[in-house]
Amino acid sequence: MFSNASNFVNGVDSAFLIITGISVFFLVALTAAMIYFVVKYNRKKGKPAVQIKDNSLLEITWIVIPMLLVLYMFYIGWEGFLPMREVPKDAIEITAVGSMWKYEFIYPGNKSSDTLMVPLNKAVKVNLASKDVLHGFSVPGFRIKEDMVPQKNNYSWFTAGELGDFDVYCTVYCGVSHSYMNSIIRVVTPADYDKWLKALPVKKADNSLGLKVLEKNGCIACHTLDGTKSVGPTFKGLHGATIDVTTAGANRKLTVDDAYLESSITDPNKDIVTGYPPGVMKSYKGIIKDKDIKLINEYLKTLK
Ligand code: HEC
Ligand SMILES: [Cu+2]
Repeated sequence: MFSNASNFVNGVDSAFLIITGISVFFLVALTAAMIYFVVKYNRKKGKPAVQIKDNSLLEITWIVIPMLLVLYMFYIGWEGFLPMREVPKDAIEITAVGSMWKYEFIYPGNKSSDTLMVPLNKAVKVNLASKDVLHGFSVPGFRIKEDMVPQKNNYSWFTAGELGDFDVYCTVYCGVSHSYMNSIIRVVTPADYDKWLKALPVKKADNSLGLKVLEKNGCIACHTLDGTKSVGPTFKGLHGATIDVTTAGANRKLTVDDAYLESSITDPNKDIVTGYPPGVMKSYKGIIKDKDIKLINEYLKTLK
């Protein structure tokens, strides 16, 4: 409780303590009053019950006091929450990308790492993105927690005030290995941060655009990228491979090149891969642009 780990810790902790305090006070007070009344007003022989009607002062008291308390609890929560959405202008921007089941942190200059390195005492804005499903970005030590929503730009920010490692958890159930989706925020001195960032290699040119086309068009539902057989043949090692196909009823061998890949996508039933049924894959002619077919080809070449 209470630390300088981030600029939000003290505000969140005091709101938490105050609300817990109020709750505990009422739990004890109400339970004690209840027990006292049960003993004092239990049914006694030969004593007629007394009916009590209206007591305006009492009623106003028990409406006004709890209302003020509840409004106060709302206020301290609100007051603590607002600054979390107001990022200082000079904040460093880092993007956190969640995917099943890991985090990737992307720094200025297109560098990336799987732990989030941040400098001490500097405001850091973390843009939150998701590649697939809903994920969470929760840093209990910093008292921050935000969702990473696909197709939406969310963010979080903090200023770390203590050196050390802090856990990051995915707090949204995102599939089988959800419980393994965690990472670390490592707070280092600004000098160490600069040195580390400088040494971090720039991310390789993005050849995964083709992968996006495959994902967007649902090809991955029938074709795997890792060598396993699925409804259709795997894409791994396909480019340049020699395969058996049936063309117009006749078996033949061919070497997979760009032209074959293109005709497999636009006219999949022309050459049927031996061992697979015809008619399962529909033609993507006119659905996938030539430009995107090129991207697919470029990507498949990298799948050795
Ligand atoms: C409904 C399942 C299904 C979907 C979806 C599907 N395919 Fe296929 N695909 C197959 C099957 C089955 C074969 C093997 C039979 C054949 O050659 O037509 C095949 C064959 C292929 C081949 C030839 C593979 C080889 O080993 O020679 C390529 C390339 C290919 N598909 C690309 C794609 C692309 C790109 C997409 C997405 C735009 C896609 N497929 C979507 C089922 C599918
Ligand atoms: Cu997740």
